[in-house]
Amino acid sequence: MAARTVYFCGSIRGGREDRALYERIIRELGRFGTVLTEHIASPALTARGTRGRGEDLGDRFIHDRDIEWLKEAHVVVAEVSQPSLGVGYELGRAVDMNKKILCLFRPSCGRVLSAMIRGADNGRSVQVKDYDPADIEQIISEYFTVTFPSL
Ligand code: 6IA
Repeated sequence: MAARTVYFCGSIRGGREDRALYERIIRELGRFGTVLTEHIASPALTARGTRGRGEDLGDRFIHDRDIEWLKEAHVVVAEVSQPSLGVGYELGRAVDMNKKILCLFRPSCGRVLSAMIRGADNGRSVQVKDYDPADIEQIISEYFTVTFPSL
């Protein structure tokens, strides 16, 4: 069987306040597969652009490449506490591709999650979990070992 691939979604232009948390999530996801989108946690990626290197890829390129990665992914994991148009769009596309999707929401952020994300939970292929940052590693590990051990 091909190695498991994971597409992680997290806010970029929506705001980078949760970047350190994305880093922890990506590290944990890496125990269960290849994360196609490790750059989401990069400190060089800011809401306004890339710092330093001048490595500007162009929005069409980013969009098309991300959609190809999304198609390849066995599972999509999204941190949805920081509202992001890009993450919402990726999730909509992923639902349409019948992907297994895990959305992670932190109630302590003080926001209320969009009904279009919360309401997409079907208890099986699409799941939305409220979590406390202290438990993130355990929630991810349970998803891959208990909820979908076959993934
Ligand atoms: O609307 P947002 O920017 O918050 O959307 C974030 C989501 O879109 C992430 O889950 C990514 O998968 C995808 N995405 C958005 N921008 C990029 C990007 N570079 N590189 C890769 N994936 C992206 C943006 C660079 C730019 C800030 C100069």
